[in-house]
Amino acid sequence: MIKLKADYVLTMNKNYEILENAEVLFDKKIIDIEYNLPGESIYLGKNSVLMPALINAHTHLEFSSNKTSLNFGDFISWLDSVIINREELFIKCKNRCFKKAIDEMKKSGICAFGEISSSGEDLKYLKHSPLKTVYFNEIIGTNPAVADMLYQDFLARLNESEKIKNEKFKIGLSIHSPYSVHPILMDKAINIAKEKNLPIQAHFMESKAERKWLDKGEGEFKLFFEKHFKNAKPLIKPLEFIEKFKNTNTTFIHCVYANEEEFQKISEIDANIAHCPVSNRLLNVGLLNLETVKNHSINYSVATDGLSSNYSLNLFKEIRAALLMHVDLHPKYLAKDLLKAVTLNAAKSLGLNNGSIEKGKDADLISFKLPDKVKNPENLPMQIILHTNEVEKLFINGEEI
Ligand code: MCF
Ligand code: FE
Repeated sequence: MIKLKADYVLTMNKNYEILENAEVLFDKKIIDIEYNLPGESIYLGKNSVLMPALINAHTHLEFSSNKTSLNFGDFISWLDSVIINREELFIKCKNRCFKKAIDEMKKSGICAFGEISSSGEDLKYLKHSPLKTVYFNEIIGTNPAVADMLYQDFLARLNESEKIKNEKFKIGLSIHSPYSVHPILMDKAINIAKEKNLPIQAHFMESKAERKWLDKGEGEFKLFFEKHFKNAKPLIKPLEFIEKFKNTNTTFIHCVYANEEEFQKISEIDANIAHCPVSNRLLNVGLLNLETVKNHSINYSVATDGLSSNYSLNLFKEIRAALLMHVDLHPKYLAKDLLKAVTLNAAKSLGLNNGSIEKGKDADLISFKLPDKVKNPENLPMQIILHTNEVEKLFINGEEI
């Protein structure tokens, strides 16, 4: 059993309670939060903060070898560059590359991540990850002639990942997007998710090109499909796509170009959204309307996406960027919301029992120090986001990592 004492304890509970000079007692789970609990405590130091560890709900670590290979600045030309460079990037990403990616997340206080895997090649590296992993096996492909082969390959990867399932390694599945997966494959995969109770992730309405393609069968995606696949018809309407995920725990990634009806539907089926602001900026697709997401009471997380569309997997950097990008939102309240997005909200999205300091939750915690005293505690969330890049301590299931 460990007892930590910090100047500021951010609980991330329902009332967003911030306790000063409080103590947290835990073993694998949180046992108690109090002032002056009996017994010796470890004091984390002057201006210390203790809070739930961060959760990066959406990454693509298999692309971690990318530094300067992929085309940033335009979505379709990025996608072209992914198709050209994918194999080479995967070959380049071996043990050291995965370790580096995980180390960066660990240093920035991330205890868990949602990983999209299209190849299955990353499994042998990720099964030794010190961080909690939710491993989303991706299905992708629109050509009905090879649908069966794609499905068998997906099943084989799913099966391999299930073999190493444990307390820290959970399985999910990913349907890449409404433009890139044949509806027959979507249905088959979603049925498996329902049977096995697996969380799902799907990229949705990331670019203007996707909007135009799915609505009208026109635009840049038409040229893209003609060039790569000789398949020039959208296969599903966006609302129909969302509807398919009813009665599952699904997270839609991006949603920059989702419309009112689609947000309404996402809210109705109690799905989540993952917001990746840096990725969206670098691929030049625009900015998610967070106000609309909040007005529909949709649970949203903030995530980095992969190094395929980011320069860092550090979540503190990601939420600092978000704080500066959403110029229409009040920074004080946005800061509060962003910390919740990378803890409690992300935990819901991944189906994990962490993300807040409350009795019975997994003891996944971080501590770090601010440069000075925060005179007005109301400012604490914003000061944390402005001044934190790395943490001093990271506990996962009560164990210091
Ligand atoms: O989220 C970003 C941008 N949107 C879509 N896909 C990806 C992202 N980062 C990596 N990807 C992967 C995706 O999982 O790139 C491939 C898929 O395997 C794109 S389709 C050739
Ligand atoms: Fe992604």
